[in-house]
Parts: sequence; C-alpha cells; structure tokens
Amino acid sequence: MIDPTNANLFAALRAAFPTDLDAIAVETDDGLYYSWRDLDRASAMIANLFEALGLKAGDRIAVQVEKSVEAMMLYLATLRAGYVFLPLNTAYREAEIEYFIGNAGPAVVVCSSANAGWVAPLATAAGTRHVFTLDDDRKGTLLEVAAQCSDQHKVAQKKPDDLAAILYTSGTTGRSKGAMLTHRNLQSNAEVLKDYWGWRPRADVLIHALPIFHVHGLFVAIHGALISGSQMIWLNRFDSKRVVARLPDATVFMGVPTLYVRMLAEPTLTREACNGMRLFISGSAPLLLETFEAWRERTGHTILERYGMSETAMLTSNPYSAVQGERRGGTVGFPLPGVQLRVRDDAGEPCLNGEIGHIQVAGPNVFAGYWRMPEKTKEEFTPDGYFKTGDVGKVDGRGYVTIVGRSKDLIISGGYNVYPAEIEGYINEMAGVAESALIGVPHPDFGEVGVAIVTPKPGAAVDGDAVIAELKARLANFKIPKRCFVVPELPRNTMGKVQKALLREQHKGLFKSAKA
Ligand code: MLC
Ligand code: AMP
Repeated sequence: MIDPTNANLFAALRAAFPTDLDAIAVETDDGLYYSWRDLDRASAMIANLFEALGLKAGDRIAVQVEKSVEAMMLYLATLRAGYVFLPLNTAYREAEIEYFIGNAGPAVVVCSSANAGWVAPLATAAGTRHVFTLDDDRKGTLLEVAAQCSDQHKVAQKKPDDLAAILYTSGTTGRSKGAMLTHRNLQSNAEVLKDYWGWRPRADVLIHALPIFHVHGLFVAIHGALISGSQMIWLNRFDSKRVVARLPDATVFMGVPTLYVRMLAEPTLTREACNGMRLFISGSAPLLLETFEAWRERTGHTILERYGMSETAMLTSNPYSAVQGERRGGTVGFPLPGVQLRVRDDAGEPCLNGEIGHIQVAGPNVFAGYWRMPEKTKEEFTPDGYFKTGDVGKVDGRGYVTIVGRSKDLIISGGYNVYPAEIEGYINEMAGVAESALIGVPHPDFGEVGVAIVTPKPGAAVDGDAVIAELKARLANFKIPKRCFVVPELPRNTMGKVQKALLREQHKGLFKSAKA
C-alpha cells in the first residue's frame, strides 16, 4: 500500500513488491537469485549504514562502480534513506571524476576497489568525508560495513520536490551540468510508463542488459520492473549471444539501437526465440528504419521506440496497444500522458503541424534545474516554463513526434552522448594544434561515432594517431574519436563559422561497411 503522506520514490517501489517476499526478484545471468526480501533487507542495511554516518537530508552519494545487483541495492538504499544518488559512468577517468566530485560535493563516494587508489584521494581533496568500495563480485567495504547494520529501516519521509538523483549531462558550452531530478519527477514517469507499456504485475520478466548510470538502465528499466513487481534477468554487461539465449525466459527487453543491431547479427535470433516476448523497447538514440524493419521481419515483433532525456526522463512513446495506433518506425510516438510537448520556430512562434522546429516540453517529469547553475537553468527554460530540449523535430497531424536532428552540437554514439565542444577543447590545447572540429559520422554498430578534423599551427606537424592516443589517456573511452584527420584548414561559412555539415557530408561514407 502506498503511503500517501510520503513522496519517497522508494516507498512507491516497495509498495509494489509482491506479498510473497521470498519470490525471485532478480536472477543474474551467472546463476544468482535475489528475492524481494533480499532487495528489501539489503537496501535497509545500506540505508542504515548511511544514516549512521550522520549524513544530512539532501547529501549526495556519488557512485562509480561496475554494474551489479548490489549496485542497484545501493541506489535503492540511497532513495530509501532520503539522500541524492549521483551515478557516474564507469568509463570516466581522473579529470572527469575530479570535476563531478568537485562540483557535486558528495558526502559519500562509492567506487570500485580497482579505482580506489585514484578516486579516494580526489574525493578526500574535494572534502568528501566517506569513501567506500563496491565490486561486482559482492565484495568491497560498503557491503562489509553494511553487514553490521540492522535490516529494519523506516523509509525516510520525502516531499515531492525533494531531490532523488543528480545526473550529469554535458553541454554545448562549458562544463557538465548536474540535472536535478526529484522524487516526483521519477515517480510520475514510472507510474505513467507502467500503464502506458502495459506492465503486468508479477507476470513480466525484463532482461536488464543496460548500464545503470543513465536514465535508460537506471530509471526506465529498474523502475519499470520494480513498480510492477516484475522479475528481472540481470546481465552485468551486454552480450548479444547471452541476451538472445535468455529471450525465451523473458517478456520485455529494453535497449539502445546498437543492442538491436548486434542481436540481429546473431543467427540464434529467431521468431521461436521471441515467442514468449511481449515488448521490445528502443531509445536513447535514433533507431534506423532498416533496423526497425529487419527486426520485425526476423522476429515478428515491432520495436516500440520512445524518446527521453536525462533532464526529463521519458517524454514520448510509440503506442503499446493497437487501439492507440500503430508503432511507426522513424517516429518516437506520442507525448506520454501528462507531458506537454510543443514545437517552436527560431523566433519562439508555434510551428504548424508537420513543420520542423525546436522541441519544448513541460510536465511533472521535467527536472528541477541544474545543480548550482541557476543562470544556466534559466536559459534552458522558456518564460512560460517549457524546457528547451535541444532536439529538433515535428509533430504530424495524428500527433506522432519525429526527431529530425538537434540544435545542440551533440553526437550520440552507441547510446552515449559525446559533446564535441568538450573533445575539441582537449584537442585544441595539444602542442602544435591550431584548431579542431569533432563531427558525428554514421557507423554500422554505434549509429554514429566521433571523427576529429584537426589543423596544425603554422610550421607545426600534428599526427592524428598521437592526438587519439593523448585523448585516450585523459577521457572516457566512448568519447575518443574513432579517426583523426589532419588538414591544412577547416571549411568556414561567410560568418567565419566552421561548416560541420560540410565536414559530415565529406566523411559520411567512412565506416559504411566497416566495423570499427
Ligand atoms: C564502447 N565503445 C564505444 C561505445 N561503447 N565507442 C563509441 N560509442 C560507444 N557507445 C568502444 C570502447 O571505447 C572500446 O574501444 C570498444 O568500443 C570496446 O569497449 P566495450 O566497453 O567492451 O564495448 P561494449 O561492451 O561492446 O559496449 C558497447 C555498448 C555500450 C553498446 C554495449 O556502449 C552500451 O552499453 N551502450 C548503452 C549506453 C546507454 O545505456 N545509454 C542510455 C543513456 S540514457 P577501444 O578502442 O578502447 O577498444 C539517455 C536517455 C534516454 O540517453 O532517452 O534513454
Ligand atoms: P541524454 O542527455 O543522455 O539523456 O540524451 C538525451 C538525448 O538523446 C535526447 O535529447 C535526444 O537527442 C536523444 N534521444 C533519446 N531518445 C531518442 C530517440 N528515440 N530518437 C532520437 N534521439 C533520442
């Protein structure tokens, strides 16, 4: 039973646990079984550990750990105890982590024991009081200390606008911004998706194969399963063979388009393998029509594509039930119930049906602003309270939304965002470099990947491979350009602006058939 006086998202998730707490909640692909009682007890113990540290409401708990069921329990414990969860991509390196920890000022940092040697000193230098480790083999100091704590815990009292999580998202200018998500944001979205996608309490089985430091794997997938009391089959890493092998045991799958492309390459992906499946959902990046069609052809299932962002969680979805309409490839469907979505031209005037413009959104799912960046927050909202997504699209006469591009200079590679401005900043500081442009180029596996075009200073020699090697030493691996070309100059328009569209056109065939 949901406690109407407590807006804590954990309370809503916990209320959906089955009465039989000994039923299986999560089965890992390597043969471990976790009951609902395990989730309840472990999240209580970790919550008690945090409370015993004397943390204050609103304190941030920054987490950079490999995916595991225990890492999910850590997330649940953070909600449960009323603190703010700050997940960090495991690929981030020193400079990136130093910035996030410095900016967010977490009271607690949890990292893998492999990284503790460099994460702990960064955290301590930034004033973090407590550093724990957590590994993907159920080891680490977090669990050792939590094991001493009581497994009884009263869910912390939260108001709807209290923060539940901060998700860092880069920008076209400046450093990354922490999108502040409230309990209301997350819970409203979870409830809407539960209905819209027809989650069947205690009857669905979700294959969870996404990372859990972004909206897709952390919120959409985990909340969806928990709030409908559904079981999960848990893979710590995506492996197309393993996912296809588990399809007969499951009913729902969620993935970024790259996962669908890779599964299609498996001969074992057949109609029979998908017989028990009810729903395949794709999002985080555009799903190519050819993937959408190939999937339908091979499996007999029509992928449901949806659209969302860190700042807003899910915004639109293709229909689940035929009564609402058909699932249309190349579109992201209709605005979800409660979401107001509109398209505006450059002057802020409404676009008529079918006209392309800037997508703006409002609703209970839209975030509370950027952490400690009131000015930036103000810039990203219209005077009447709509959030400017930075996506460019249109809405047709029947209400289907299509995303046709982005006004933000952003590359989405395998579902991860790469902001050219950040990478260019690093390249431009390298010896001998005059300037650079990072462009997104179509790629058969990752959808698109970054390619760097660099010009040397007069008289200097710059080596493209050396540029890549230097970036590798400093940045998360998915941000590294797959190629780097050195050219005498970058093409510019009459305003002096680098013509990235022209560069993209020139390099669009680079990875046509190759798997990089
Ligand atoms: C890995 N590599 C990538 C990459 N992932 N390169 C570009 N883009 C990516 N996404 C590179 C590595 O740098 C490495 O290169 C090589 O590929 C192998 O690395 P890996 O870690 O072994 O790769 P793999 O496990 O195969 O990972 C691929 C993947 C992963 C597709 C499974 O990228 C992934 O899980 N993507 C999902 C991201 C996601 O969940 N996004 C949701 C965001 S939420 P080298 O040269 O070092 O060998 C959001 C909102 C919304 O956007 O709407 O949902
Ligand atoms: P992030 O900042 O990582 O949350 O990424 C959000 C961005 O991913 C959105 O602003 C879109 O540009 C993109 N995105 C998410 N889902 C889709 C989709 N189905 N099709 C196209 N782009 C998408």
